[in-house]
Amino acid sequence: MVRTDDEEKEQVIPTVCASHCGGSCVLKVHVRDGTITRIETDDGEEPQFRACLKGRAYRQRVYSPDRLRYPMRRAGERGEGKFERISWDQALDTVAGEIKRVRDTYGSQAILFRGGAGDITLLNNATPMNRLLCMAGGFTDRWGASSYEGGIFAEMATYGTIRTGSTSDNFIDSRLIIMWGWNPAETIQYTNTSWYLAQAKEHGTRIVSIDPRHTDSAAIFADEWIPLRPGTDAAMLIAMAYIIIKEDLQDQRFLDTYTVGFGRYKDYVLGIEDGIPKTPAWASEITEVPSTTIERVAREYATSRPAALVAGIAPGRSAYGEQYHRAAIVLTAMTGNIGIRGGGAAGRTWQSPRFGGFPFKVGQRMTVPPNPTEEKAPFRKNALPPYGPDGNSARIHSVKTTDAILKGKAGGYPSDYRLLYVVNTDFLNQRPDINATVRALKALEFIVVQEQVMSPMAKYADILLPGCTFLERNDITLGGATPFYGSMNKVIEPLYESKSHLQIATLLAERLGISDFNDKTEEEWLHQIMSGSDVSDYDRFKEKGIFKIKGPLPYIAFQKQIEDLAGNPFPTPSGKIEIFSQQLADMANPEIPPIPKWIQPWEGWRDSLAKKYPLQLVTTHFKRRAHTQFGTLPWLRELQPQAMLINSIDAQARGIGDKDKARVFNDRGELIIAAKVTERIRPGVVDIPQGAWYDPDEKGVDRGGSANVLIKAETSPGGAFCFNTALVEVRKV
Ligand SMILES: Nc1nc2c(c(=O)[nH]1)N[C@H]1C(S)=C(S)[C@@H](COP(=O)(O)OP(=O)(O)OC[C@H]3O[C@@H](n4cnc5c(=O)[nH]c(N)nc54)[C@H](O)[C@@H]3O)O[C@H]1N2
Ligand SMILES: Nc1nc2c(c(=O)[nH]1)N[C@H]1C(S)=C(S)[C@@H](COP(=O)(O)OP(=O)(O)OC[C@H]3O[C@@H](n4cnc5c(=O)[nH]c(N)nc54)[C@H](O)[C@@H]3O)O[C@H]1N2
Ligand code: SF4
Ligand SMILES: [Mo]
Repeated sequence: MVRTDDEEKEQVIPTVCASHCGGSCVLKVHVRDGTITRIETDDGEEPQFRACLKGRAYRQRVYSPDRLRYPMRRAGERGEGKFERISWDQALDTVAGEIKRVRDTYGSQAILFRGGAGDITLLNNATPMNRLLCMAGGFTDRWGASSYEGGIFAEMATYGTIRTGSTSDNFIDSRLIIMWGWNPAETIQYTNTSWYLAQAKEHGTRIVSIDPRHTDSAAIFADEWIPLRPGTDAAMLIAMAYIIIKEDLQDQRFLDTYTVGFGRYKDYVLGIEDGIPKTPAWASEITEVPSTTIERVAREYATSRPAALVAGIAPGRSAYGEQYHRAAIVLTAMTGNIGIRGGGAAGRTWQSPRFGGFPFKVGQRMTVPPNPTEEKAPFRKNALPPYGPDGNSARIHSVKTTDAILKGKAGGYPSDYRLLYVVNTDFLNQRPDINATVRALKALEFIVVQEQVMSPMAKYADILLPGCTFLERNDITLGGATPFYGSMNKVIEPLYESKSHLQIATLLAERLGISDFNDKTEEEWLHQIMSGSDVSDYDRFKEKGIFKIKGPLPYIAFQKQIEDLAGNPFPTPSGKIEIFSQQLADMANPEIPPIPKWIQPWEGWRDSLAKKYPLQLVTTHFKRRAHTQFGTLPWLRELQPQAMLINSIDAQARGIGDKDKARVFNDRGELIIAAKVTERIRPGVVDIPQGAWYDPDEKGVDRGGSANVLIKAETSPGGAFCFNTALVEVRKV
């Protein structure tokens, strides 16, 4: 595993970064005397999996002054950030004691556990703690994937599955690629996706970007930028369907063979159902995209097969976001682009192994037994069958957790909530309405946070348990635009007193009296996981750090269904792609229509609130962070300051110049942030990159530029998070 350079002093250890950023990339870490001195990346055979700026700066993250060194106990008020050092024994005894106390006094459902992705790995993630709490009597779980719950809902309703993604090498064969709210040059969405887009472009593929911002992806790849109004995507897609139907450009054979309900959709699109033909002129008024552009793009898409309509997940993180995803999927069916090389099914653009994408083979991972609090609870009304346990009504939507803590049973929730256990997520910073969450955190009896750094959430803990980074433990990851297995090799010993997730859960299990929690070491787990994979030589895999899957590639979602529908029906009730969904009709909710529809969003430009707060806010994913992660690294901060994008027309109207400080506010909160005055965002829209660390001043105004002080804690009827639906006003400071 270890290559020795420089007279045996410096070792170069290969490992793989997979930091909740959409990527997974090879790092070659130079270590001297147990200290990381430098990080390089892949320079081997193509395809190389080259690290981004964050991976290359990981040394600064490992040795960051923000790192938590020891277990700590709160010494001031919650949120104040004052702590005192305690021993691991004291910390674990306290945590186990509180779990037992709350369970025995109020019942297990009073325990909230919130686990996030952290690193996207197969062992040292939130699973050990999830398993332990299920074995210890259970807890109240959440439902809703913040990235793409609208996409999941639409895929399950339409395809009956969330495995809708193809590998990115498929783009090379596309004649047209529509990047719809999609910016892989910055958000990666599988390492090398941009590399394949570059190859497509070299082959002459036409590329169009539909996005309120002129992104780096648009600048690098796109022939055309269409800056539509955020939250209006479904209207444009439906009007594209109108043109395709009117000009008889649809692939009728595909529709007849593989889909149900096109007739119902046609009636809606043409206005037979409701008297409103969904013409380009109708959509133009909503989207502010010229009708001639909508017409042209519709024709191009319908006549350029194979074409990939890449429906990004950001437009779906909005009010009625699932309608956008459904409308996009239906358009791919109307043009016969599903299951074919160079086409695309408009599935979610980024699908973790658990949530879809390439069907990796792995051995038995750590299991999570059924959660006892969910045993008797029925299914949610808006849950589709493939939801599995996520459809259990004992769960609370992640966005509603704050409200649930504040109101409990009196507010109609299944329980009152007393204890919060947080692993791998910034529960405070990354969910909507931070000011409300602050109130909720102050109302709880006990909070434990397993963290690497003194994050915004960590400051609210009663007990802090220091975790190590992936460079201080072993793990496995999966990834790539073409798939590979990555060996996340440990390169240094855990710093200070930090421990891995597996270690912490195992130590807590002893104190909770659970003897059958874990009988394996880290290495034994990883062996077991890899034993079910394509990798036959585990030691060689560890030595190289990466095992690339050779094929058959590209992997194309639904290829089997399209080649042989009788042998491989879609896993929907009808066995076909459901443009009309009886399951949705049965929900009898006008806000979840059985065919995709345009529904006027709340906090849109037509809302009466727009008089007071005239700007639409989008909160995008930032190149130099993975959410909150890497947020404080000096090397990265120097490269890209946290700033709000604002169009020069809106800036001038408010007397705001480039780099001026601006106040951004609505009824939920206020923050102060530097303005970046630019033509690369359309007028009427501002962008605050999500994930900056919440840092309130004495008046409660956030000085960190954390977008979630402004976002409403509301979900779409299908469960989509609405991080891109908010109205704000901006003033010069
Ligand atoms: N560098 C970096 N990469 C990341 C992450 C990160 O934090 N940093 N996070 C990872 C994770 S967990 C996820 S879920 C993904 C997220 O990936 P995405 O959701 O694809 O990323 P965003 O930057 O939020 O949005 C992509 C584009 O959508 C546009 N957009 C926003 N609202 C609308 C709209 O209403 N309509 C249209 N047409 N466009 C809109 C934005 O302007 C932006 O350019 O990224 C992953 N990759
Ligand atoms: N306004 C707005 N808010 C958003 C979004 C948006 O677009 N707009 N996007 C949403 C989306 S898509 C997502 S996925 C969420 C992400 O939200 P989170 O998952 O909450 O964000 P992270 O910053 O990745 O949080 C991980 C935290 O876990 C800690 N941690 C503890 N142990 C480990 C470990 O072993 N490894 C690692 N790597 N970290 C560990 C990290 O230090 C960090 O504090 O944010 C959501 N929030
Ligand atoms: S942060 Fe993400 S894109 Fe960057 S090196 Fe790590 S895995 Fe790759
Ligand atoms: Mo995400």
